[in-house]
Amino acid sequence: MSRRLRIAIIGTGFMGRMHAHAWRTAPRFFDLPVEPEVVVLAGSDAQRAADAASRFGIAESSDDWRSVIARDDIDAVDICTPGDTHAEIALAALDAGRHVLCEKPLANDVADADRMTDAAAAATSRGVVAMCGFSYRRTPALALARRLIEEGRIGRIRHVRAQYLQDWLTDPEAPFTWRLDRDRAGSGALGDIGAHSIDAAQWLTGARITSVSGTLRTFVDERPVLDERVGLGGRAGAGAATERVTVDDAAAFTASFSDGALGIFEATRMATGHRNANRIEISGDRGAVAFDFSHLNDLLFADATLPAGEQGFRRIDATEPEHPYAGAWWPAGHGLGYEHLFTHQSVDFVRAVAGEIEAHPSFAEAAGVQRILAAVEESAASDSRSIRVEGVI
Ligand code: 4PW
Repeated sequence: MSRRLRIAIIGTGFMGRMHAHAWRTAPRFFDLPVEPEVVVLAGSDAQRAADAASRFGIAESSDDWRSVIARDDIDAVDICTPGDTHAEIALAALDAGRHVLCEKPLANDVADADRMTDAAAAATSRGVVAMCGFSYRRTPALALARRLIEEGRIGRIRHVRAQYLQDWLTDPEAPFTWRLDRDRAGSGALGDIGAHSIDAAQWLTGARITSVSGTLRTFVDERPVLDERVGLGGRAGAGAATERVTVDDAAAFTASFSDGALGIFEATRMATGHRNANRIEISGDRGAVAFDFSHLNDLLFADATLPAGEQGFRRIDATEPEHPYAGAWWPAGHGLGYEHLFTHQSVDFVRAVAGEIEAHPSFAEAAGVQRILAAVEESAASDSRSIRVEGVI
């Protein structure tokens, strides 16, 4: 194997820049079997791609992802574009024998997710790695929760409570962006952030969601067109034209799990006061874990096997060297942030390419999330009827 993993990032937005940062940082903190190096950054706008490349120290930029994938000096393609382009780029990259890391949600619909999964399965048999970027799996505190659950520390799981709360659309004048366009994003809060909760719930519990009953709501169905990009949204110019919002602002659903657990999920970009509260709480018959990304270094753990007087949630600061990923960073108590999740994701991808670990979440797992998103939409369209999730893996 070549000692370098030569990467092309496709996409120059929030995620493209985050991944560029992560690839640079990963080998500086983790001992990796292969040195990742982003050799080219591609985006639809040549100037924007050139600017981002120069800012992140990437030698080349391009406005033509097809020619980038065709280059014979690219080992891996990192897809950071809106969902409507994932399938086309991933299929081309896998066909060309490139390893693929694809941002979440895997695609905009189940048909594309399945095509990507089939292509990934065929490519995997030729030694190619395909992984979907559900980055929150790489939060040390959440990975610690999974470890405790796997060790049986919370016992038999009965409840999953997941909320992903953002508030950047609270203002009705917050401008229209691609995330509000069904053709580009697939769905709204449901797929953009609810998908993280679904992935985390299944990954943490090891169980699958088998049926759902849900509701979707769009509170503001017309928004001014973006003038200046700021954070997730941006600012609209005075007298700006408007565009119709074609996705949900908020989603709520209940879920049954294959192990009998009951789930309740909420995803919204109108939870006033919550910038990015990705929360999940799992209750078992021996204990419980609770996580809130607003305090991402902390895991709350309740051990119901302790004497009654010592029970209740206690806070674990997941920055000790024995905690997942944490040992590569700073002394205990000197916490991590959002960008570290992506660095950990890069680390795991490189290790998967080197054959040290399996690539998770696989495209098949991510297509499973896609099926649940589709089932929630189907339920919402039929007055919250309970929908069985087909093809549960
Ligand atoms: O982690 C979240 C994403 O997956 C971010 O906060 C924004 O919402 C960007 O995309 C989604």
